[in-house]
Amino acid sequence: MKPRDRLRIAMQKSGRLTEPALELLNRCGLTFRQSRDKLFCFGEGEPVDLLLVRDDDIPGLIAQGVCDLGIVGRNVLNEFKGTATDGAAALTEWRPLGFGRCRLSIAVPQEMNYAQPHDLNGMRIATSYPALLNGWLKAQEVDAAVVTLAGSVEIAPKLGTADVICDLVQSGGTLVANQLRETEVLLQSEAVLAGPEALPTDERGDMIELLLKRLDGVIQVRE
Ligand code: PRT
Ligand code: ZN
Repeated sequence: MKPRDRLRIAMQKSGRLTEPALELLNRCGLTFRQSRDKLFCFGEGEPVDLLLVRDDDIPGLIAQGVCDLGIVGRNVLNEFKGTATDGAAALTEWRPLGFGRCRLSIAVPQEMNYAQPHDLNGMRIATSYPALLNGWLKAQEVDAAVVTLAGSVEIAPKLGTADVICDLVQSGGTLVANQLRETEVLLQSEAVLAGPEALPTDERGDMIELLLKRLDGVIQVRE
């Protein structure tokens, strides 16, 4: 790949993380000129540009070297790391960013008896996070079938496509609305700055170090 002299950060194009991520970058002194197609935002002052994509694509773009850094939920980053594709393991969390907080949890129908993970033996569990769920099931020595769904996981028990679910929870309102009850937390998540474990050895590495310093300043002021 052609070496780049500008830093490229991937972030969510349109979703829960978009506004807080942009605000954080602005606070770090980075401003962007929105391009017409809105996929690419050119950095105005510093040599730092943005790529606006679906959050699910962010870890892959970093692993492929298309982007140097990304702002993404820990849930998405760790799911990608759990898939063992090329370069997936070499991604790391450079900083937790303090927004987009949620948890990945097991939730069961309200009327179901649940006391411990072993109660899930033989069940079908719907999720959009099969790697994280499979890892947890293995650690708990539970033998359950994982049903991977792209969305609307919370209605799977009602539809009969699964017995229980493993999904993101924030307020818990979605679970209550679907007569589900949270029983286990697999992962506490928030938005993180993700990147390769080894920083580039050219000017981009220096820029990343500068950005991390500024981020630390901004995060400290917030706390
Ligand atoms: O289009 P794109 O693929 O980029 O967007 P997306 O729809 O996949 O993502 P988006 O914008 O919904 O979420 C982006 C990230 O925000 C997630 O990967 C999480 O890291 C984080 N986040 C924080 C959440 C939530 N809170 C959240 N509550 N992501 C999803 N939810 C959903 C959850 O899936 C469930 O359906 O909200 C519902 C639960 O919310 P409560 O408040 O009812 O419990
Ligand atoms: Zn997504």
